[in-house]
Amino acid sequence: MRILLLLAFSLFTFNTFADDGYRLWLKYDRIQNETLRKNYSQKLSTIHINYNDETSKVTLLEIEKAATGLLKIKPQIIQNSTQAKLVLKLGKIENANPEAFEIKTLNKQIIISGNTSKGILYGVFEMIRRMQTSESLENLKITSAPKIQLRMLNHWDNNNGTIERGYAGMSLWKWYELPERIDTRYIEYARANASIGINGTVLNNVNASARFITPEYLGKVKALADVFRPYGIKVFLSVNFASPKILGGLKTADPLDPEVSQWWKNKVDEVYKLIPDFGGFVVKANSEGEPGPMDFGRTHKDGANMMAEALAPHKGLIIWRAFVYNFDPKGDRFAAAYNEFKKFDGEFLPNIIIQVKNGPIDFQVREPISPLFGAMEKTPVSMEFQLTQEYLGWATHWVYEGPMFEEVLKTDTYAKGKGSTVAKVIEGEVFKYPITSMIGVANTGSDRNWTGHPMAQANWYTLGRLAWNPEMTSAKIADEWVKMTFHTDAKSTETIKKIMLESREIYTNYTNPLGVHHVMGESHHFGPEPWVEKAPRPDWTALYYHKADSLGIGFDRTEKGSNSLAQYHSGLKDLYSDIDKIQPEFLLWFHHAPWRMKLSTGRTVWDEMVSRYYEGAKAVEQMQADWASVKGKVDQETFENVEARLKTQRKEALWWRDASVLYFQKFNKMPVAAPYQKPSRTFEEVKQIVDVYHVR
Ligand code: BDP
Repeated sequence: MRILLLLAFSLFTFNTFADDGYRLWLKYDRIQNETLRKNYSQKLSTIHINYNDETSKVTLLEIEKAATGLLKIKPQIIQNSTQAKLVLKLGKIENANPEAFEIKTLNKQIIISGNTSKGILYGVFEMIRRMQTSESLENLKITSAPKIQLRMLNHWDNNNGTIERGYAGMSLWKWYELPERIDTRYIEYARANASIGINGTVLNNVNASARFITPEYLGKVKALADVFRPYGIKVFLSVNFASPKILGGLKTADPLDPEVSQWWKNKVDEVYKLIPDFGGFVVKANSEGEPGPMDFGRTHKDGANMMAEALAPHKGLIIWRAFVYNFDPKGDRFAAAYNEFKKFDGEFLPNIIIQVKNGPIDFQVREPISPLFGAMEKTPVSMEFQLTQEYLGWATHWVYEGPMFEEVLKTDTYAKGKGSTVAKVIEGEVFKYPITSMIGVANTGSDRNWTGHPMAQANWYTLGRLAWNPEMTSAKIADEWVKMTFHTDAKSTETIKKIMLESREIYTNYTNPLGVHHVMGESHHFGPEPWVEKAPRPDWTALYYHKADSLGIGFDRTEKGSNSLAQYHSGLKDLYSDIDKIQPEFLLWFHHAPWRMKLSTGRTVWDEMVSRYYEGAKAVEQMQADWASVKGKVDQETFENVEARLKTQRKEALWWRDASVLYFQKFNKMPVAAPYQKPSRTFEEVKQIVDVYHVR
């Protein structure tokens, strides 16, 4: 009886919980609109293809999958090219970009063509997207080419299966099963990435274990590279700079030591023998305790060039990270990367790209841009965004990152006068970079829905779309994603988009208003801890950044302070230098503002902060109400999942609000002004909450 009951219960659960999020935005559920479905079905009924390689196979499979799902038809492959409704045609197209595609209607046929089979695969995904988003397939005349060459995910995955800053389970890569067993998930991963144009993946953590380049692991990496290749995805590895010592038994890893450079050359040859199209190495050197050339009195330039030389014969790349900051008691961490790299501009070998985090500190919810974006004229710099929500509430806060990425990409560096936006810099337009790249630190894991928070899938999707075209708007991308993911009615689509597009500002308001930054829990980076005054390094405390005292709050980066603002070109610097003119959202990034100073909003600094903390926390209630309105319009399992997470988010937003307000009041002794009411709990009570989350 008990078993029967259990069975009945599980069947029941199975029925109500239909969508577990595994299929991401490639759901391919039957299109409800009959007219559209018939129209598309007719256009996909027969296919002709003029090439045959491993990519053509997965391309056809994808069309078949989409057609059986969306249209409930099985397209027929036919030999006669003039009779086919859909033609996939490999051949020279006008746009010379190897990944470009054209989709054109000619004599009632849809012709998808490209210079390579990979370009055609992207074209096919574009056609599928059009069907998923109810766009017309009539009179098509589309040409599209990626504006960035390397569009990548960086996985911060360790060989023991854990993920640094991962909130969606364990690593996707089952190292212990590889190379023999290929989990089908690797294929789903490749499909998802190809559908948004992602063409590279760095498999392992930047805090790299040297094991990844041992013969044992290289065999496993090769197995993954073989799975990803048909989908146009190249594999990269993060490497440990001290590998010649750790693995090779050498006495040193000094980049100028001939034995060391020979060791790397041999290692690289070994890699390419196994994986001829291997992408290259990512290196985090002399940063947060990782080994690097400075351990031997050398420079980043020496280290990067030595490794680049080993990779050059194979056309491999060195992606050298600019995330370096040594504590300088008189310095400002904001300025560290620029100070370290600007001086070497033009001295790096041509197969090196400097990977720069979007902001000068560390993936905060709002940062001004890293000054390096306008500074490196002769050395390509690339964009590193973080998809995993290390500082954005992990997997319990719904934060759509599109608007944040868009804000960064639209920022004008003024490097070559007005219009030198970050997007144009990383597209290689401003300084004519030969290599261009945009990466996202992945938010994927072994959770069934890949990203923990179901809505965080959108951040992965957005990275791919923006890397293809950094000038796309987040509103457009959100529109696509919602339609592809939810297949819901127009009103619910708008509601979900509204929540998404507001969510980043809401999170900013209840955690980091007016440019407060780096006030999260120490080391685990969750929740508020603005009171952290002691840490293994002063620049890991919160106090270092907010500098609250009885007079005011904020980090003075003007001439009177650290003068880090001088690293920007004048157009951008001017936007931030004047405390009376700066946009309030960036105020405390650059100024130590008096608590009682009046802002353009009509409120004092303190009242404005209070208002944002309270309005931000309250806005989560609005998110909940908006989400409640889509009940029955989206899958029930997803609905309940998001509903539950929003409850937690609401609780944690109040925690952030109360902790921040009560803490900063200790300095300014100012009240919480009406219409807001002071927190009902004491500072001590709020401070206690942190201990629940502490992993230490
Ligand atoms: C910081 C993370 C740390 C990473 C580091 C990096 O806290 O876990 O290793 O970035 O990007 O934000 O190297």
